[in-house]
Amino acid sequence: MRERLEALQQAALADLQNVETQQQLNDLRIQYLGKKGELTEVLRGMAQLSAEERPLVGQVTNETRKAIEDVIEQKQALFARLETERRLQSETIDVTLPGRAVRAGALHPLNKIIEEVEDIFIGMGYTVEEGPEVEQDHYNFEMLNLPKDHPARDMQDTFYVTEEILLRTHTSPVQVRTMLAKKGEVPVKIICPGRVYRRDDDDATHSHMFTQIEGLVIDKKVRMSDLKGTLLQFVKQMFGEQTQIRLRPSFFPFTEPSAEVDVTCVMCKGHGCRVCKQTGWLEILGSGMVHPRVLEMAGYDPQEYSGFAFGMGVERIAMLKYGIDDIRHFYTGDLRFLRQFARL
Ligand code: 2NM
Repeated sequence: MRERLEALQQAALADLQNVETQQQLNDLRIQYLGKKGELTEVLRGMAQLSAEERPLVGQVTNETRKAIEDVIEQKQALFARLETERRLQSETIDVTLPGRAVRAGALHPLNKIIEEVEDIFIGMGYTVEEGPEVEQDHYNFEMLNLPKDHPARDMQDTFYVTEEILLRTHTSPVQVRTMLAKKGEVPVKIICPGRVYRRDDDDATHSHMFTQIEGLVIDKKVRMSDLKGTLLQFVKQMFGEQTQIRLRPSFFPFTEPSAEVDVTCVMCKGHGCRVCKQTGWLEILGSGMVHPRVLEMAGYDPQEYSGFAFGMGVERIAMLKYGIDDIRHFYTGDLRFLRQFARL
């Protein structure tokens, strides 16, 4: 018995010396110590032993088991250590590697201009209002003194969805909606930025969809000089302190009187150049005193209240400010174009 146990121990220890994998170690544990293992097999022989021999053989058996278990445990610890080392090696993070750059997006040049204009007018006490691009004929035309038979209301120039629904041709309907919502309350001091649509053949300076900002002020005793002072203040902040304005008589159905507003040429500062066709002036705004009929329809008594309004094309201002030669650059999404405004 004792010899068999010793032989078993020798064999087990020899086998354990050569294990290289966790799997082999598990197999050997089962082979020697498992329920159907070799040590159990040897123990079966205990039945034939005498009562005196049994405790002795039992003790040797325990020693054998202990010796094998100890070596298995050592191997187990070794494998655990090797595994930890392997993982430390393979999972090491090189904290000195440069990071992957995150490319920040940028505001579209049109939205930059809109934000600049908004900031200037917010500084003068205005709020910003927006409204639907798909609009009712009623708000886009009727309420702006453009009845169905009006010559300035050319069917050819408007995208109609139905007889009564269209794509707005200006942001004025937002101003009409705001006036109606205020139910005759003053002051009204708003600017309305947004996309507008006109049937036009696209070229370097025309687009069937473009961006407008319109402004509206209504209060008691609002005069033409308030319009002039407001626009002068605006262009000085927008284009520089030296900028001047010049008003020329014009016509809009929704204002009376109406005026085109010229600004000192941003390129040549008024000296005359190719951009201003040697005049020293650039036309960038339309404006006027709100027509009494428009005030009346929107719920403001024209005997008591007056107002001025103005409108500008955002693309035109961006093109002048950044020297862009083709309006289509704004809509094609070409990153080579857009990235140039990332840090401007
Ligand atoms: C312009 C030129 C002149 C204008 C008028 C109104 C309203 F709603 F008050 F009648 N909004 N915008 C207006 C006046 C717009 O854009 C060239």
